[in-house]
Amino acid sequence: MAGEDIAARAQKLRELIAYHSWRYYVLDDPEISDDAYDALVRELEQIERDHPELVTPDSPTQRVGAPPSEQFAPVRHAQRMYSLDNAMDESELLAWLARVSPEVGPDARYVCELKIDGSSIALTYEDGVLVRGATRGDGTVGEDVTANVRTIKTVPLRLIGPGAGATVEVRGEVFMPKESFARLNEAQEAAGLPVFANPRNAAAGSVRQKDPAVTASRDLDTFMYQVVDPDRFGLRSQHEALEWLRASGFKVNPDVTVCSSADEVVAYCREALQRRHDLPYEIDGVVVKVDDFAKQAELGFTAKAPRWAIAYKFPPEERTTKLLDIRVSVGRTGALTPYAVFEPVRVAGSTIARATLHNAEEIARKGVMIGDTIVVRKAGDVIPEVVGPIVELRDGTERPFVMPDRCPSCGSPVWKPEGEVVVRCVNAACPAQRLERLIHWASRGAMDIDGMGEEIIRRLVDEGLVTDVSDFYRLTEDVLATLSTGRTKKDGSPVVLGPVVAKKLIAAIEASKRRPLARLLFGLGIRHVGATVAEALAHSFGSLDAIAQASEAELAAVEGVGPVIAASVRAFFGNPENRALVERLKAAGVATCEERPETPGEQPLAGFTFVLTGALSSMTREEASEALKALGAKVTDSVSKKTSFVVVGENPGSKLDKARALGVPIIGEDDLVRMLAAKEPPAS
Ligand code: 3BD
Repeated sequence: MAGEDIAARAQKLRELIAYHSWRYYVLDDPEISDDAYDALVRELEQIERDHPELVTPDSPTQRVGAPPSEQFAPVRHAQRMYSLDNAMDESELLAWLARVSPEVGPDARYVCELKIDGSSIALTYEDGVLVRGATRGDGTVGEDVTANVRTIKTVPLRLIGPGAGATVEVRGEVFMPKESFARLNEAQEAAGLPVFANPRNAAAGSVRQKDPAVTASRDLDTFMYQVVDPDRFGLRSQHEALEWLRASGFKVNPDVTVCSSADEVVAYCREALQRRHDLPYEIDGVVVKVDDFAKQAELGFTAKAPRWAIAYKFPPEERTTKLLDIRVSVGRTGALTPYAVFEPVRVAGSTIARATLHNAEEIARKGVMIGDTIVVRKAGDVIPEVVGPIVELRDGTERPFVMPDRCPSCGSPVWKPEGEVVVRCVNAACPAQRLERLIHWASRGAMDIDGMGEEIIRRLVDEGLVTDVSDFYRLTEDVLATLSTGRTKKDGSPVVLGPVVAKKLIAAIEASKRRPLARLLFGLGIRHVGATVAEALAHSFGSLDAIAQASEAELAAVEGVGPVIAASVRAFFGNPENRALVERLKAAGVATCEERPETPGEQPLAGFTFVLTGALSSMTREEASEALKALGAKVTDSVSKKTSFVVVGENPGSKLDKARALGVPIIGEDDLVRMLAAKEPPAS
């Protein structure tokens, strides 16, 4: 390609990638397959490698680029970021509505927005290109977090639609979805790192990371809600501003509603309170804003906050209860974790009676003592958490917690590595660790042995039937059928699992032999190897043997695998006992290579690549694609020499021309239907 052509192609690719990334992340409605998207990114990356002069700051390849920074530069906000006045209950909300409604008149409109419990952010675009991201700070001066903000997938690097080419500042909230928060904390805990108290802290902490690569690894998302100087774009109301943001490529919360009376506002708030636990992210209230900008201007500001907006805060979902005990559990990595046992209370939709206290330092920081009356809540709406003691209610009978210096399970002395907060039992034969490793192996995220729960595993261990994970594969129906459940009948005879449960369990154990490599790797419970790392390793190496033989350097070369993880994986496979375990698993028939079909023998189209073009009459292209994939075929979006067949429907596109040009076999819908029915490839 000539220089200009390459530059034009790079430009085209940037636009395509930005467009499809927006479809995927912002709209949650992708138009092309992940493979097709990856192919575009790879093509652009190749061009940029060959022609570094063609790299532009808004290139989608440049989200993570900046090296770690020592400090964030202060940014003075061109316009002050105001606070919000709070309405702590419905009566305060009604009082506010009564105060502003005479000023805004009978045709008043209010915009109700969910109040996202995240961290405020200001994004500045020059000529349509993102040039700065800043935190709120004290509202006047924030911090320059541009390099970090760029890594958030829903932040457009270049504006589209009405915002294309605009120089503008927009504001909104960065947040971390509840599930991502829970996963992040699990990973932090497993790695012996401090956990975040709630999704808001996790979001704020992630935005203020020194290394943008760390921010990129956190699942952050955004909802934008403000255009600074909106009149420059002809915007006359908040709902128009939100529409403008949406059309310019930003993610805007879909639950925004325009209300035309106080009753509607109150109804919206009540409904939001009802639904808060069903949302995938935390909200702590509703922000009500006068819609009309001219009326906002009339109402003006107090010293701190606009008079035209109010934050209706949900009542706190905190409860008090009695801390009965602090006990210590031993995890599969040997970590000793203290946890609170309290009188059961109902919080945020369910009853809780336990909460992890993470480590001794956390207990000291919270200042809780056994016997205290404590405040509990659910962090991120899901994870039970002890907020702290009510010191005034102490009567002198409370006693402090002391971290044991011996493992509560096996009694061996515990060990606390220099600089870490986690205390560990390092006895590999520790029964508590062994049990946890077995439970982890059978769990849903790992080998997913349906029905093999904690209780049954405990019984199997007690009976000496299972000591390591390979023993699951030596169990027989007979042995399981007669396994005692630990309960007894009225006549004193033991209740056993029975033949029906035993048969199901054996089938589930069999099925687990064919899990993808990533799950097996995760299931082994190697320190620092969570589901994501396991996925990356499985993808790069393709087999357990290849991973076991890889050097630390080879392991660390995998994206997302640092030196600590690499060393941990090496150490695991360097241990002869672990290698012997892997051999036992293989001998038992557990698959240890990537890309094994989950249902072998049913993949007659494996190795064939199809491209679909034009409309089909008996099914949608989507359905055809699914059916082909179910038979093992690959379905891609573009025709190449490697394409096995192009399926042509009504009004085919340029793909047909390309197929002809490349001599790729062309088949019609009839052939496709016949092939799907017969479950065999067409004779070409
Ligand atoms: C949200 C101000 C105004 C533009 C001032 C009306 C106080 C945090 O979802 N609108 C929202 C949300 C926050 C907002 C405004 N609309 N201000 C809004 C907000 N949908 N969370 N906030 N903020 C943002 C704040 N943050 C930290 C410390 C003190 N105040």
